[in-house]
Amino acid sequence: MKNILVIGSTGQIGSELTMELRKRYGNEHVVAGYIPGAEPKGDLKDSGPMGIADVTDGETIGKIVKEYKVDTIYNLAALLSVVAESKPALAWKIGIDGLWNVLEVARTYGCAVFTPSSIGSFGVSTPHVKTPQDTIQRPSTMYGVTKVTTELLSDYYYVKYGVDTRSVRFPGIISYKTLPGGGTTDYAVDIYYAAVRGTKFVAPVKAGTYMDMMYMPDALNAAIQLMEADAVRLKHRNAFNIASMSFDPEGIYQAIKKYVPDFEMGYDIDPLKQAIADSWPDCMDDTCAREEWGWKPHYDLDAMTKDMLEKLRVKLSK
Ligand code: AKB
Repeated sequence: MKNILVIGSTGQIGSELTMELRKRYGNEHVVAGYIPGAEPKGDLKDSGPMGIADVTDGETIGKIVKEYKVDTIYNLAALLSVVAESKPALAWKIGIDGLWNVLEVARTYGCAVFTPSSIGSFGVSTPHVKTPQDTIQRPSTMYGVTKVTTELLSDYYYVKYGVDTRSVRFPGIISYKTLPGGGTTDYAVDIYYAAVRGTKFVAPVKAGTYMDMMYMPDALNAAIQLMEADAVRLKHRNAFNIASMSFDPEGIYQAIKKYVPDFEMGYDIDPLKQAIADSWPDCMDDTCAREEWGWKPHYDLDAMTKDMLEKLRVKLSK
């Protein structure tokens, strides 16, 4: 039986990943790690163990790993792309110094570690269409710099110390539960709130700006499925391209209009978000993930839109 620690359990992905892991492995086997000031609440708090797991203080992580005999760590501590540009030193401290602390604990106690990378690990010189698994990674953002370093450091710990590190390059993640904070792809979540609230949406990036996106259930499956994959089949580790849909603001707007015909959208371009989005792939090639561990998404843009609108209508009517 696995014993798991989720670091960053109250964040956008962490809050749903913790609950999904509890469903699959049993509540008492999944510890919700948090930093003071971001304590778990509601179901997350009530359904299983929790403890302070601050990546900037490796002792807090070692303590939980020892106490709960943790064998697998999902390390979701990071600043997203836009906020990392305004706080680059903090982005490095959490993303890289923090990862170092996590990997050292993993090396000491023999844990496997999942630390996500992102489409943000690519840059303008990367091929933007069908971005290959192994290609140029010269990002211009601090977020990207930390993500490429995450991939390299995670591979280093695997090769040098045998730590079982694995990772995916997440696209923009869309969910109706917890809001993202400070990312370039956040607009693809915000647009659904506007549609359900009946307000006009203002897109921060131009029509024609394509980025990979993914519905949360597929993102959770990807992380868990990769950590469960047979290591013998893995030719890559840090990090796999995964993809399910790619759209620009017009594409998601039209998908929503099918269900909300009077929905309106305009544009007010945010130069930072536009520059970041322009440096990222339009769509990644995820063949290696499909071949090496059976990755297969379930949601396309239409299926996600239908589900998002239904779930958000219920959520926002309460
Ligand atoms: C962001 O926009 O910063 C993230 C990402 C794509 O990694 N959602």
